[in-house]
Amino acid sequence: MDRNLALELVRVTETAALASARFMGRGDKNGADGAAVEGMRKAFASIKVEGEVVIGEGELDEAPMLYIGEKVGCGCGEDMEVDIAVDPLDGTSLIAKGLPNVISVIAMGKKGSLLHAPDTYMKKIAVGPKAKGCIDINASVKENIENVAKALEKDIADLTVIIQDRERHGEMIREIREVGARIKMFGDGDVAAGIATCFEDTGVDILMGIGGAPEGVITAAAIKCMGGDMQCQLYPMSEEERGRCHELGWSEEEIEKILHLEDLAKGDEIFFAATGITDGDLLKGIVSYDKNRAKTHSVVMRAKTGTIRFVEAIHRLDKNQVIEDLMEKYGK
Ligand code: VTB
Repeated sequence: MDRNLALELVRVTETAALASARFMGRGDKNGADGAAVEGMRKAFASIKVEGEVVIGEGELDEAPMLYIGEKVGCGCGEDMEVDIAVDPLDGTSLIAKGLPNVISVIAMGKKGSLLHAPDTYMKKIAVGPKAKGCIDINASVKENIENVAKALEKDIADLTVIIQDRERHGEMIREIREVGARIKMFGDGDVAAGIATCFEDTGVDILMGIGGAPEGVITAAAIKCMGGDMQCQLYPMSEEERGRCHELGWSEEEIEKILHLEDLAKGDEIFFAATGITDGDLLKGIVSYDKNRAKTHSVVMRAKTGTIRFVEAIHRLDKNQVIEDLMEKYGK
């Protein structure tokens, strides 16, 4: 895959962020999500790939844009056929309240490389490069924490597990405390939480818990780029969700199957990009819109080389037609 596609992807998440950050703290989850989706969809029009959305905003009848199966990109013929997994805005509840850690994310891989996960929940465990190969989603919380501590040459008391603040994690949180590890809780946005395990300066060592399956695949692409490790298992929480898995051709046996990193994001022709929408642990948000300028902060990665680039950009909101139209629609 053309290495420059990486920077093209940043344009897609930047545009989604520029459109949706306008909704920070305005109490309008759907408005913010809609702006991010439209920004991302419009930015795709200039990306020279033959893309198919495999993880997106839902089935065709549920989402007008970025729906599963939608063709995106302006590439044709010899241009690369790619899988696209997007979450234009991870953290809709957060942005409505003006809270930190809202990001726009995208993963792209050679056709057939990203798992077409059903829109259900997924059990996840993820770690950074130093603990690669030390996790087992079937093992107990205690065993996983002990094995990761050993791999990181850390005392358990110095190990931090990041977990989403949800009732469903009550038992897991009790077990983590019993083992003696520290806990960092987050309200929403487990893509950012998963990525944090691969950056040493975040102080986060393990992601554990149950979150969205679509977010799981996108996180796996990022972790693949950074040399970390992840295991997952679909975790439908209702008969309706289990039915959705079956509709997408998942047998009971496949639903139970442990999904390793290679099952979630296959090979090394994988890219990941994210742009901060509100300030976060990894990325700065769009702090201000000053007349016709706004600054974005993004990260972009590539599995083939393992290169991780942080991109700061100052945008002239009046010099880019797509952004100008979005500002016109969402900015005033
Ligand atoms: C999960 C998580 C997402 O929403 O999907 C969560 O993966 C939904 O969980 O990152 P609940 O149903 O318990 O709210 C996010 O946190 C944000 O979209």
